[in-house]
Amino acid sequence: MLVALTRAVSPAMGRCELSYLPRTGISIDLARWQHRAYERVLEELGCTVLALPPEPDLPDSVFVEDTALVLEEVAVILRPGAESRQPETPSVASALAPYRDLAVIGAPGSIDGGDVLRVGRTLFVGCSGRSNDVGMRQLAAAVEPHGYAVRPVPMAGCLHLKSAVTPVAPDTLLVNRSWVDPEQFGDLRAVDVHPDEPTGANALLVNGTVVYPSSHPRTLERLAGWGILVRPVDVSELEKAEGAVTCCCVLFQAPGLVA
Ligand code: CIR
Repeated sequence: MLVALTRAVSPAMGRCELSYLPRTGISIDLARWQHRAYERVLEELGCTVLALPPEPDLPDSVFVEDTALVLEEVAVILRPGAESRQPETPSVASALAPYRDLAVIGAPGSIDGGDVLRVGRTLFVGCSGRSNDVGMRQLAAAVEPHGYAVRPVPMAGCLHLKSAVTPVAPDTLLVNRSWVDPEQFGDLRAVDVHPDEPTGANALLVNGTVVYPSSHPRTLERLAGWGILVRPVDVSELEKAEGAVTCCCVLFQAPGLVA
């Protein structure tokens, strides 16, 4: 069973962290509607949605990707780089404990899940403003015993590594190469976002389909042209909080839901 861990939009999302965008009005009602539609798409693509308890006082708590990295062998409870986001993790640890042994990133280490791009047994970690060297060393200590390598990746110009690059097929990355150099990821084919859509590199590959923001129609058309199956979603309100499609879930395989 493929589980998608999610969390409802907080009514406080208007006070979210912002690094690159100016603050603009977010409709919480519309954000909730869009988020529920996103969850329905994940279900249609074969996921079992497991919703975390809501965190109404934590503005960015819908962006669960930043709180945990779940591998087959272990779940790493991350420590988000933004202090306001650090209280998001205890409920994530409780939800994942039935499924995996847990490892934890501790202060002064920090890693945001949006910075971790998995390619096979390599975890590329973006050197962003959110993930630091101490966190990367802690992550390496947690995962190397399970046969994974951690590779820091220089990047610039965006919030997270996965703002700049995400997989859209087993052998293909969608990339904005002005933010990250795709040569760093080895032999994988790199396909470019449309030049008018620099924030279009965040795509979520689920069971062979790419869940993709409808706000980037030119890149969407490119993806379809490359023969990639695309499922558009409207996440306009989440985008105003610098979120997109990978950040609203943590995907992992589980044998069955634990009561
Ligand atoms: C933040 O700055 O932390 C949130 N406003 C957005 C987080 C988006 N996370 C992600 O793309 N992994």
